Amino acid sequence: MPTRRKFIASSAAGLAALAASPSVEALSLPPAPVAGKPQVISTWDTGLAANLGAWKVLSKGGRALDAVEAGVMVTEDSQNCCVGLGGNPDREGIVTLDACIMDDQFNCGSVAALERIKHPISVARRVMERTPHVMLVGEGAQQFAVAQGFPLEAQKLSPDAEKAYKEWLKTSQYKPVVNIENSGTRNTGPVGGANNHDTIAMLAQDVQGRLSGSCTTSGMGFKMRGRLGDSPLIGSGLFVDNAVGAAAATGQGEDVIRIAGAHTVVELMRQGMSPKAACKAAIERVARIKGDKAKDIQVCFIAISAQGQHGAFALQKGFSYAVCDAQNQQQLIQAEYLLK
Ligand code: SD4
Repeated sequence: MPTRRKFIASSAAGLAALAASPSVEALSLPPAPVAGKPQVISTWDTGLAANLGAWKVLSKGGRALDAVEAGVMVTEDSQNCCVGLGGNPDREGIVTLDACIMDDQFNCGSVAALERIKHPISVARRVMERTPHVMLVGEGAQQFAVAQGFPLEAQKLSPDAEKAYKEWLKTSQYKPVVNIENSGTRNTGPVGGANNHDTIAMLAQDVQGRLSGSCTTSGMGFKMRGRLGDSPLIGSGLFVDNAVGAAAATGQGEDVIRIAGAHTVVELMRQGMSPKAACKAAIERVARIKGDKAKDIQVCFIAISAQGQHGAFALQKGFSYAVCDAQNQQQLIQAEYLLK
């Protein structure tokens, strides 16, 4: 028995009807994934090193899911950037980590407010593969991680984070201010301040055309205890639909959540937009909602289509994303942005 979609697409009368009135059904016909062109993209300049970690897997014909885990682990390992246990703490001085992962089959896993575990992305993957759930938070997530054999690290700030926290304590100001992107140096300003983007989001496509994504963060520096952003939320920080494409976000999590950002980008691609056009349309939606306040935040999206195109768009100047594929090797691309 043919499905309605198959029937419309294969009957002459159906094709004529489609031409007369394009329906949502018609728009959602998935394009065929293109095999043989592995690639990985990720947010900010820390993405360059992370992409190499992913490329080691992809270049050997490995699975996109393994690549996006291995890739962001490089960043989680680094004490010099704001992702992972080296990241900035919350306003009580405790580092809490969020991460999520999604494969080409709608399998997904997530952890949030996880303390003292070095690789939250791998715990998120275990949630996906070894529990019937999608998300574990806080103490429960930590208990699960320990039960899975992840070592409990010391409760200790990295020297850079300690310095930044002490600096922040001088004013303890809790007020979003305009973003001045400056990745590579640590934010010592208030929430939303310079280089407060403490996240890496990564999307990969493997040689078999399978898409996967990952996202890991220490969240906003000096956040309220218990605050979660978009990064651990499937559909906000990350979404993958292998028939259409994958998208991920970085920036002010609250405003990504408001529009279910990554899912929105994928749905816009489903309607026929290119990855860049879809990211731009989602950013325009954020800007419309925020009105005059849009200038006080940064939001950025990256995306890959099932056909292997990639793109990105940001609200403000300064967002870069790293691309790695066999043709272009490694490159860092400055994304276009809305507020000029
Ligand atoms: C959050 N989206 O917690 C994250 C912050 C971020 O680079 O992207 N930092 O809201």
